Amino acid sequence: MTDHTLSKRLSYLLRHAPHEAGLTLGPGGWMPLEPLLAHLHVSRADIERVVAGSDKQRFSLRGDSIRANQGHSVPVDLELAPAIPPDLLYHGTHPGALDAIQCKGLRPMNRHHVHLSPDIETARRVGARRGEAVILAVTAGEMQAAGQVFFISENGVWLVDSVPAGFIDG
Ligand code: HQG
Repeated sequence: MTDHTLSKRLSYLLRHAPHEAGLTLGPGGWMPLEPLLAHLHVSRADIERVVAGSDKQRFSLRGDSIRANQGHSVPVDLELAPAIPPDLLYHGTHPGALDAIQCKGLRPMNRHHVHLSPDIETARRVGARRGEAVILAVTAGEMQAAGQVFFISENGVWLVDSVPAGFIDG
């Protein structure tokens, strides 16, 4: 299996389908490495190489466990500490979602949180996964001041339950 394929398999198992490996996520979203290696027929060295080479630092290794840093759809408490966001954060999306977003705000859809990027370039890459990218600025500082709790994942993605339309600048 190529590193790219292994990275995709890890994302899938750690975020969406640990049961397919006969496993469950422990506290913090951690999964024991040994049974995962057996399920994937890969070595610890293979996993270490993919974790170190992940362009977005998608995974963390700690001792004999691994987790995805964000992006889950299975129930998980990542045990992240609340953090104070910068005044502006960015969300990359696609033109087809704009009307709904302007009306209902940003929703987590199939994930646990809305994902926000600290810079426009990263948001553009996120949006471009679905074709033409549209970048929205979120007035995160105002949202936080209004009582909304923000978290930052280990790989620098800002996470929030939702973003009401009033905090989105087209
Ligand atoms: C859109 C990838 C209609 C939202 C990325 C997005 C990121 C709405 C899509 C991470 C909406 C959800 C997350 C509303 C939001 N109505 N559409 N009210 N609110 N949307 O994949 O942010 O490569 O769940 O704009 O790089 O695109 O997997 O979220 O287009 O970091 O590591 O609904 O996933 O990282 O799509 O991406 P997603 P996302 P990885």
